[in-house]
Amino acid sequence: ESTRNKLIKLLAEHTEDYISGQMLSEKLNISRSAIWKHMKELERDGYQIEAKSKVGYRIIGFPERITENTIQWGLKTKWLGKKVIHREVTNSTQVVAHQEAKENKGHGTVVIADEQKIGRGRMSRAWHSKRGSGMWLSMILRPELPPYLAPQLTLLTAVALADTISDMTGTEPLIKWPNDILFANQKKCAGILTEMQAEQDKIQYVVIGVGLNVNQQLSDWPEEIQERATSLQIETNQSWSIQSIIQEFLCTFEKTYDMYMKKGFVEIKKKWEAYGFKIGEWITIYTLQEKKKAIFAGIASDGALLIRNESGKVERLYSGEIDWFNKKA
Ligand code: BTX
Repeated sequence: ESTRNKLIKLLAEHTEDYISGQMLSEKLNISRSAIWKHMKELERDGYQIEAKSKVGYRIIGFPERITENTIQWGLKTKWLGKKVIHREVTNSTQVVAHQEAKENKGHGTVVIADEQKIGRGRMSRAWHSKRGSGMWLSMILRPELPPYLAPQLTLLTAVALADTISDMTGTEPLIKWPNDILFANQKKCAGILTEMQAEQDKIQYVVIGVGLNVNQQLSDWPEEIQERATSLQIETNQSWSIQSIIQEFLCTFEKTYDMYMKKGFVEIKKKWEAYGFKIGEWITIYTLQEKKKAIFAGIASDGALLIRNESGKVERLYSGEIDWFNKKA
């Protein structure tokens, strides 16, 4: 670990009191003037440091800018995000995460970007990821699960994300099956992309990508997205610290994941259904053969959609286009 990182950690552990130059120089095994130089550098990077002569140093402000260090301070997780890879700009955090998973295993490693040039959605759609305006991250996980259970990971991510949004902002997010977060106004503020490497009966690793719009204004998006997108700022009329949202999300995700690993899908299913968009309501389903109406009854343990038709029969739906917004009605 670099001297700079050690210094930052020492300062972060002493935010209430001053830590003397003498003590720092002993702990880090560098001269007092080297300490002073490091402090100047930290200030240039946006840390606010108070130096009181004959007493010592104290950190009074952390940069809003995201770095590996600023994410890790105050991150109250046990295993998630112990390694953070931060990029100011990258094509897609998914790509970086896949590479990391292949090279270093990396269960719990989190890749974060300020901006993505080619952010990806599902089915080679694009995900708009403007610099500094949202949470764009990918998590590497190595769950001991058979591949057919991977959809549950997407559903649990949606629950963790909805919990984070509602706890932090007091808004009431909804989850649109299987993986969008939207609000009652039907505008989408987040998406989840799960990509898996698997053998026959075993997941090697998954990369779960999460994109959450935080501080965008409508004009930040191209017109075709403006109609369907929203951000936490638009919904609440205030801006939010992306750093705090990331930390909160990682913490909530870890709790949810650990609970799932211990107790299985039952609790996740309950929570998911409580957030479910259009749950208990009539939806229209288009398959290749027909158009039918049914009640969206819930989700199955394999991630399928449960629908109840007019005669009360419950079916599982894995694909088929759903007219969630009654546009075609
Ligand atoms: P999706 O395929 O469900 O959604 C993509 C669609 O949503 C697009 O076709 C577009 O219409 C719309 N859209 C694009 N950008 C936005 C946006 N910022 N807000 C609202 N709507 C939008 C959802 O895919 C999965 C997205 C995962 C994104 C994360 S970000 C970190 C990680 N890295 C990466 O490349 N992808 C994931």
